[in-house]
Amino acid sequence: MMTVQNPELAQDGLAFLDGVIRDFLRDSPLNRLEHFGGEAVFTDVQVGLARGDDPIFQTFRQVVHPEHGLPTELLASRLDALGEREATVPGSVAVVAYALSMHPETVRSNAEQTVGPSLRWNHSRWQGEAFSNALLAHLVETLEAAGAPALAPSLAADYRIDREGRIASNWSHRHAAYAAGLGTFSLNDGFITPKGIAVWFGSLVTAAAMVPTPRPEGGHLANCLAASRGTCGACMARCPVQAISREGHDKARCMQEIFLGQKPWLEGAHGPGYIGKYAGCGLCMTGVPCSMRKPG
Ligand code: B12
Repeated sequence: MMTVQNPELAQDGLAFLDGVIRDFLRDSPLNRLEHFGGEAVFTDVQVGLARGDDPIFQTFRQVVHPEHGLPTELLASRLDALGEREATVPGSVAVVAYALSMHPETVRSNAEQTVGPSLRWNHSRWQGEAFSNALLAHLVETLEAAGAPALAPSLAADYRIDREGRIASNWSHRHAAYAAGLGTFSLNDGFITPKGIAVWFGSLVTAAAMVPTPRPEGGHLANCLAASRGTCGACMARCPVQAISREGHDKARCMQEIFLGQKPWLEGAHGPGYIGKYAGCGLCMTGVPCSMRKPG
């Protein structure tokens, strides 16, 4: 039977994971923006932990997707694959979530834009996703080498994103981040951490008992001044297609603009060198008070 052998992981899972992620941020070539002087895509990380058997994961089947993954079930499938099913004991499953901060210069360059993303945001969005996927695989490998079976649901074969009807995935990194105490949602649906909304998320499940991170007081919208106090609302004016109002975020309209409206950026009409399947936008996450801190 696999048991956690690494003393640092056994003693303080949060510190262990924070260290592994910071080393990867420093060392991975994927965290370098080749066309922007080799600067980092991400400059910082925040890590949070939740218990895998926290009942909040059941509620995500209502508020996210009817087939949203349950950490204990997901891990059971990994343990089966390893022939380690008997290793699961209640309370020994943890969900790890992280938020990677975009480079301040990337945030600044996007804040100057009004129609579509800056070239630097576009590169950071796509290279950032590649980096985060590599980081998830590295974390799974590191945890398993330390004796803790692990699985990254967004890298699994059955991960899916529904874009018809209800737009949602069957594993939401931001909901995992909420469960793991990293912050709250906002009027524009983005997720505001103590270090702001201009962040990229990742999350995974592992068989290790870890102390959960407390969630912020005040519910799932507390960090957003517009959603919790009826003030601010700066992100509404930032949206190039008015997809954000006091009523919230129109995902279909947002998606239409991101996938189709901003195509000219990809086709080079506004300058050469854009990358990826779509431009990336992120205007509602830059040029706003919550870009790089929790406002209020
Ligand atoms: C599908 C998708 C989209 C869709 C829909 C976005 C959406 N808001 O759901 C479209 C194409 C529009 C989109 C656009 C963008 N996306 Co996108 N997208 C995703 C994806 C793949 C799945 C999101 C999902 O499942 N949503 C599910 C629905 C249910 O979420 P929701 O409606 O926002 O959740 C609400 C309810 O749950 C409600 N609620 C009601 N009751 C309760 C009770 C409780 C307890 C809780 C917790 C919540 C709750 O509150 C929430 C907020 O209103 C994730 C990656 C992932 N797997 O997580 C990235 C992700 C959400 N995208 C991201 C980004 C960066 C973007 C863009 C900026 C484009 C870009 N990549 O540059 C824009 C920004 C749009 C925006 N303002 O949200 C980031 C978010 C970063 C952040 N700080 O929040 C993610 C997490 C990718 C990542 N790995 O970091 N995206």
